[in-house]
Amino acid sequence: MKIGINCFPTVGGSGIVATQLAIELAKKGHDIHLISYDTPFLLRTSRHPNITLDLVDILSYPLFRDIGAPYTILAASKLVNIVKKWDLDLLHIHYAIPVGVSAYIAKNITKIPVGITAHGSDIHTLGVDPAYNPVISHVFENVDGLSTVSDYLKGEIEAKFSAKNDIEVLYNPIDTEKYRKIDVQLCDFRIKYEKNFVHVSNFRPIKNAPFIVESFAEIVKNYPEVGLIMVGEGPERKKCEDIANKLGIREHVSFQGVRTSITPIYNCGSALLSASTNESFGLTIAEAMSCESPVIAPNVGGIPEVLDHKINGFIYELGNKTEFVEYMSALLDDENLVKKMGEKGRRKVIEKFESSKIADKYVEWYSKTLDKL
Ligand code: GMT
Repeated sequence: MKIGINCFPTVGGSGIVATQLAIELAKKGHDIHLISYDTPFLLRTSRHPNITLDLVDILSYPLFRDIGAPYTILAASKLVNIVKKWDLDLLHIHYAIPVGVSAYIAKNITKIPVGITAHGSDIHTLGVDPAYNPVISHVFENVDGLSTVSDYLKGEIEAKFSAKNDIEVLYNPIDTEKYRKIDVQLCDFRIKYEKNFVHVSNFRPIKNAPFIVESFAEIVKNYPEVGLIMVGEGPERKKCEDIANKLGIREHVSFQGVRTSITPIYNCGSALLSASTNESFGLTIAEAMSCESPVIAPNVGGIPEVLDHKINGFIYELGNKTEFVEYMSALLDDENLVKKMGEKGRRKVIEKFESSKIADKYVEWYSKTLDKL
């Protein structure tokens, strides 16, 4: 098939999912046109000959100074040009806002079939807002296929949008070759402590990262030889550093910034810690599980579809610091539990989220979407 896949180029989940899918589809012989406004994060380190990158030109103009370049139109025009030039079979848009709207326009102009995958904040944070909802609902009603990343997010779309299409649930694809158990000696940074917890996020308020530092401070009181490795960059990163300073645990917390390879870091952890106030799937949770790391995460959104309580990690009630700290202690106290939970986590990822299998499910969804026409 000749498929145009649009995504954000940034390190966030939807861009990673779209690019991982593009790579798997390319390996299976499909002709992929990846469309974005910059090189997607995963393509910065590897390419496949079946993937062509098409960049949207962001043309600015003095009149647009206060509103920014009208990206929805610029992306729509780019989609129209690409569809015509390469005679594509299908457009697949990752993240409904704003390129879902661009694809709807491109469909009206070229008649190209369009599928949209909704990922998270495009639904539960932005899409539900009346500032976006009427237009996104209209787009969902009028494109050819709609998919999302968990049963939880499917329920949110059904409850809060008008979408006449059946919604397909397709979990995040995980590259289990890349995310695997490795010798921690291969770690490319100095690990100060033998035992560590890991947090990976974009430090947006929804990730609730300060709660992790505050909870970790309780751990240091009883376990003075434990570290916290924080990966990523974003608005609340500095707040986390300030809290670590204030609570006197700064030397226990290492801020790694954005990393292209985080397998070594997942491998350094007794667990990956999440405190998200909402999470439609939790890509980093599945990546850590694939590396045989247990995960401790709150009972929100799609997390219980990924993580199984007391099997491959622990699920705590959002905001319950006592419970969170209790689970961290349980893993520090029992190396064997870390190992067992880690092994079960990887088994689940291979069975349910392995990227080649997920790509096959996307191809089935594409065929189903095209057959309906
Ligand atoms: O929605 C976001 O905050 C970012 C979004 C993205 O587009 O990067 O992440 C979402 O999509 C990921 C890939 O499907 C999911 O694994 C994340 O759970 C989801 N984030 C949230 O729901 C907060």
